[in-house]
Amino acid sequence: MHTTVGIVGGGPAGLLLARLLRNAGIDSVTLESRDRAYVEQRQRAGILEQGTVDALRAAGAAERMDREGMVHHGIELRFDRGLHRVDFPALTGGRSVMVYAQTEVVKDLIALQLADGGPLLFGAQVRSVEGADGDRPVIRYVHEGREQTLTCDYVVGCDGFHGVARNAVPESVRTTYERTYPYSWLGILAEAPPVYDELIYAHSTRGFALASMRSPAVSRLYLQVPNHTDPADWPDERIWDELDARFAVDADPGWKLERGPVSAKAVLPMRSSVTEPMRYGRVFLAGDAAHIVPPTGAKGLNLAASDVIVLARALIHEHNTGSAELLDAYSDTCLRRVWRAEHFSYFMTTTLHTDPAQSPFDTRLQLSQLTRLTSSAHAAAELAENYTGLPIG
Ligand code: RFL
Ligand code: PHB
Repeated sequence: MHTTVGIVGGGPAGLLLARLLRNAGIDSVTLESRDRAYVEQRQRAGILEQGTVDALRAAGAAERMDREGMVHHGIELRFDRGLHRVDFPALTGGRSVMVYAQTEVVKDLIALQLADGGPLLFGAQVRSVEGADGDRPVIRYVHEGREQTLTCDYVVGCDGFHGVARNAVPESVRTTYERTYPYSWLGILAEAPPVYDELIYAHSTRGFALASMRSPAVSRLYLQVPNHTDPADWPDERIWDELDARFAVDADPGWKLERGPVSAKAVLPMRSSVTEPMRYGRVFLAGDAAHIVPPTGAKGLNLAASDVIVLARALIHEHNTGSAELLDAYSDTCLRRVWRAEHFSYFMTTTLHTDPAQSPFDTRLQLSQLTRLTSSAHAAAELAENYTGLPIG
């Protein structure tokens, strides 16, 4: 089998790329190792930047998002027993974010691709990508128990942090920059209405907590926990009690989360990582395959989207004009935005979490930074611009 663009991985990056190419009349094949139900249920991100929302609309993939998604105009920061709102439109000239779960974005893109797009194969496990520096790179994969090959004009590795496409870039060319963090998140999904209509990020002496949501009836909540925590050590009541304790502030004395049945519970480690370059010959890397961020800045899904927006534009330009100019610029164009988001994610993470080794001096620095963010319009605008998303490309 041959295709113009072979896409490894059917997560948000691979699926959005397939849609953008299909809309421009460029054929592609997407190979996804998992089954459809697994990909559609995997609990992950919840916040779409303005640029991601605009791109889904332009791609014709926003009909349900515009009906069911919730536009948020700010977030609340709780620290030092006080609360402060960051007003996004006022600080950014009108920008905001959309709360619409990654699971839903993925469901919408899969339905569209299966209805009228290029082939999207589930249960197709890619083993290797070969010949990146030649004219016809090859994807080797196993589907329905048979080894198969797909030859391509271009291959795009959208296979996430544990994918194999990255190995197509020789080790002598590739550099990975990484950082790990001394804490993880315990995340739950609960059938309980969110108690507040915006997200709440809390710094507390007991550690970080985040209140997010999936719908007016479903809450998504996170607690900072030590690395290697066993979720079994956290019965539901312990989680609710700890969340209430971390969100408690003097300014809101009667405040309590509404409790409900917990339908998912998992511990997520945190890591920052960037692999450079994001292109070698005819192989391109996009999304988590090239970089990951700790989730505190809500950037991972949005970076995956912005990479493939830049890449689709470059592939379409090459297809229409024969010029590889934008493809040649792909890695540098993406990495500028990636490093900004890496810094923002690191900043949000280290400002809001309690490092087990941190001194009282470090805590005073965090509180001073948080006070600055909520008392200076310049500092708040810096947060708001990064959170709602910087320009793509
Ligand atoms: P994905 O989603 O990991 O998709 C990669 C796909 O490739 C498949 N695959 C293979 N297929 C074929 N052959 C192989 N050899 C393969 N190896 C892997 C996988 O099965 C999978 O389907 O990467 P992609 O598309 O780059 O998307 C990235 C995002 O999923 C990720 O960055 C975000 O979820 C990160 N993230 C968040 N991002 C945000 O922008 N906003 C948020 O609010 C946010 N919250 C989060 C998050 C991530 C979290 N976790 C679980 C790490 C919250 C959490 C809890
Ligand atoms: C989520 O809703 O899952 C979510 C929201 C904001 C974050 C991280 C995760 O920073």
